[in-house]
Amino acid sequence: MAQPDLFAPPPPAREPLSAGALLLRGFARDAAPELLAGIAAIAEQAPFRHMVTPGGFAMSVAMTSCGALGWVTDRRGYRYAGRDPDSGAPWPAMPAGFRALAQAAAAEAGFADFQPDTCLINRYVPGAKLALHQDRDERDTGAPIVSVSLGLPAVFQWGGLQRGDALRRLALEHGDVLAWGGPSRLFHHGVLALKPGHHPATGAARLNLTFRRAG
Ligand code: MD3
Ligand code: FE
Repeated sequence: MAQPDLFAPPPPAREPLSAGALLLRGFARDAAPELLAGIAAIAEQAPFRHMVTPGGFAMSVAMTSCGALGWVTDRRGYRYAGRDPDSGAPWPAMPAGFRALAQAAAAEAGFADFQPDTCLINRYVPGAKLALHQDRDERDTGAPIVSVSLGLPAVFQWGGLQRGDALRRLALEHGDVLAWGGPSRLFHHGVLALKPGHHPATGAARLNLTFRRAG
């Protein structure tokens, strides 16, 4: 007799998306309060800001960074910088717990000894989005990228190496972690406009941490 479907299996905690890309559902859920406290402390030193693209548009996503380097954009272009251009000060240090989580996620995905030197912190409010792009400002694209989603869910969109490659969509929720390396490190990706809502951990916002080896 078939099992009654009262105990349908939970969605897999570990979902390969493509070669080198792994989704770890809920991997950061327990660490979320510590991560959010760390983000608040970082934002006191290096406040979230809407940077300007080389084309002259303010980004809808507000950003800050921690670690030896921070990602910046202005009319001159995209790059990594050792100092916060708004204050002239070095970026806040990357908290040990941030680094440990990123390393653990990378190891799960098969990337041993990931040594991130930057964590970009993206803050989305309803309507904020990130257009389809590649992450190619890092010196060595041999290292993976690890991203952590916190707060309101978002629809993440990803394709392939070519801009015109077919896109897939994925709902990213509080505590979800993605690792992208190897053949998928330079895949195009973006985030659709955030829908309004309330999350107990973040209120009306989504936060995303992106760990990279940039220098
Ligand atoms: C796939 N951030 O900051 S994280 C970014 O949710 C960025 O804030 C998004 O894209 C966010 O550059 C997406 C997931 C992600 C990050 C890096 C990738 C997916 C990736 C690099 C290569 C392929
Ligand atoms: Fe990106």
